[in-house]
Amino acid sequence: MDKVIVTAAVVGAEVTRAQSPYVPYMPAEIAQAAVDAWRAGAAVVHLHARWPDGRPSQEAVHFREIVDRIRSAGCDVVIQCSTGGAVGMSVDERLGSLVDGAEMGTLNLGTMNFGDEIFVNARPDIVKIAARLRQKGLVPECEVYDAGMLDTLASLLAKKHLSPPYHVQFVLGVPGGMGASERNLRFLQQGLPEPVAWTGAGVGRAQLEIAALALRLGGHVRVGLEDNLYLSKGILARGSHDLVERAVTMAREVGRDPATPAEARAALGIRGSNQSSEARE
Ligand code: KMH
Ligand code: ZN
Repeated sequence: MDKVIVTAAVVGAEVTRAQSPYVPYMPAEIAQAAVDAWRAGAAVVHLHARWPDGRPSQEAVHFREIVDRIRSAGCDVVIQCSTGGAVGMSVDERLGSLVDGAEMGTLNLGTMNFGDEIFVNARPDIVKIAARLRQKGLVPECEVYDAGMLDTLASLLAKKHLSPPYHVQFVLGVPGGMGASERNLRFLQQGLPEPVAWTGAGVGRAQLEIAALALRLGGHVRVGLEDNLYLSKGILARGSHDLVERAVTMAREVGRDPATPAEARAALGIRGSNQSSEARE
């Protein structure tokens, strides 16, 4: 696919308002951030939720409100809900995000150091989350932070815990995962067990570099405040839409137009959903 699927990760579980006043917390704020990102050219939004005080939430009630508000705004963006949640949450808690209206869910492919904490994804957990995604008819996005996770991907496919359609995202630059470098991104891309669409996501200041590389290597791009708060050194992004706008500009500069949500659905194998048919302005 020549077109680029831009995913906006608008809140995440880790960034706080102490770091940037633009981090959304309330469901209405998160939904607005998603709609703004869509208007800027995002075809997919990756959603987390928060409690009003900013603590990460995987509560269905929060995700339902976010999804409802996005759709009530006439926004047809592809909705991807995090099953990663935050470190320390149980798998059952993390699965609370898979509400009606979700079209994709993340599938984190291994346990790792995550900054100073441990992000636990034991193999039975991965199999359980994969089964829940399949049962709900959601397209998995496999989160790959390290090379061994590609072997886990191959094993899930071989054992039929996972089958197409699915999507892969390489997340580079998490302290504890692979660093954000061209060598690593190329290595991961070459290690995919079968041809599949993939996205590059760089954390922190690596967001720009990984986006540029992914665009060159034929991949898709994720940006947003979950991964990076800054538009440039010392300049905070006013929201994920700023970062989406820049990714769209970068894509056009290399001759790739942003995919619409409908085009992203076709490319990702998402069938039948309750998105609005209204087009982006
Ligand atoms: N918050 C991280 C520990 C996902 O959304 O699936 C996990 C994460 C991945 O953000
Ligand atoms: Zn996430």
